[in-house]
Amino acid sequence: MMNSNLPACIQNKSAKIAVIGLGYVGLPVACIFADAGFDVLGVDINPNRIEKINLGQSPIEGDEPGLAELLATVVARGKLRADSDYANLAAVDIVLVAVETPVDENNVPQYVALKAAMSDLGKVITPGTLVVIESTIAPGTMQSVVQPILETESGLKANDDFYLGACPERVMPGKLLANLRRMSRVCGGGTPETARLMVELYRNIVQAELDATDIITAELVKTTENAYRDVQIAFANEVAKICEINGADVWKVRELVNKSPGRNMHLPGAGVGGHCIPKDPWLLAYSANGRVPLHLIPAAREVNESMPIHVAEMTLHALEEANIAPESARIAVLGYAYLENSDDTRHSPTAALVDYLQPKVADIRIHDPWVSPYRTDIWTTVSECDAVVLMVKHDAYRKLDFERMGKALRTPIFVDGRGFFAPEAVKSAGLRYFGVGRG
Ligand code: SAJ
Repeated sequence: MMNSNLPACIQNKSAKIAVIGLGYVGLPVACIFADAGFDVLGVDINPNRIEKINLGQSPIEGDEPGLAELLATVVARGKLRADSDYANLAAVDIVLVAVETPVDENNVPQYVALKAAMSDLGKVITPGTLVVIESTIAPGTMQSVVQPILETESGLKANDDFYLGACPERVMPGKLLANLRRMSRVCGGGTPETARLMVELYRNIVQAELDATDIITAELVKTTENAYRDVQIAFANEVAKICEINGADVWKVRELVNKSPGRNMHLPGAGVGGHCIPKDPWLLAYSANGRVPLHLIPAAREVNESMPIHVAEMTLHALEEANIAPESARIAVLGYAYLENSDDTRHSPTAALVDYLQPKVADIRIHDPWVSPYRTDIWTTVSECDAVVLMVKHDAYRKLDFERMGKALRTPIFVDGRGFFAPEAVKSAGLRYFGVGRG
């Protein structure tokens, strides 16, 4: 049993908390613990982000209900400040880690940020500190990467001199604060005592179930739940392609399939983006370590990565049908973020579509109401184009004026990559309609 008064400090909120990595995960976490009454120190390597946060301004530009206000409030109250100097961490009791954990072109986890953060933290950590990894990591990474670095750098022993656990995040852009408050969490502790301590800590911000368990289970649960989503989306995308060649409508098929018990067919579409779903299945696969032959997980990745190309080919086919030579065609693309109403462009399906089409057509113009280089006037973007391709279901596109679009276009072609519009609404305005999952 660790000799520490940390349980009491969590109880009376005198525990000092640090959050390393102030991105889409770390920043809302820092704000919500500060709002709960804890003194929070945010740590990040990006000086602009630090400066903005200390001015009470949110560096996240997407539509994030409540985040900018909460940040301004807790900074003004002196409950949250940001810094890049790790020396300050010697004085904190709890360290939450939310740095990025990408994979490389061979789908191998790259823990550059995580290793650097653990190495710097290890140099200053004091006995009795609780370290919690919120980043999504391959199962086994706590044991093979995080713990050894912390122990080597600090000379302390995990579970004896300091607490170590994993509590994978479950947030998504557009719902950061809501997800943090309302989504259940898995508290994987290096010991049952640590898991209980983590439950006590997260009880301060989470109004949902908190499941105490061990570290490997927590690592597996997170990577599995995202791999599950990826496999379900891939299945829907494969069915969409089957519906196209059978002249059917996948959205109708899905509606009726989901009426049968136990079915929850996901949404087919123009691709799977973001920092989580395209990557986390590979983290799970990595932990199979070649000892388990994998079929479903890699296949699902392949199907979902094929969707932006599928939409690009659908667009080229539409041009051909309209006797428009692709090399002279101008294409307008609506949406660059990976998710509706977000400014997050990580692993954007539109980037893959543009890369594929660029060498084949004369010009591509991109519009996105949330992503700064593409925040242009939509009618200037589509004017004199030969096709409009919808890639993201931003609310800003919900009421598109197809009559006006028909007049603005050189060739009236509309490709719906997300099943966002009823084909009739597009066709009745005189446009040629093409859509994922609709033959
Ligand atoms: N997508 C589809 N069809 C669907 C659902 C999504 O094509 O049925 C596409 C979206 O357009 C997007 C991508 O997949 O490009 C990812 O969308 P998402 O809704 O999964 O959003 P993320 O990646 O921000 O959030 C996911 C969520 N995970 C699960 O729902 C299991 C979120 O709860 C996690 O917190 C987040 O990953 C994460 O951080 O891991």
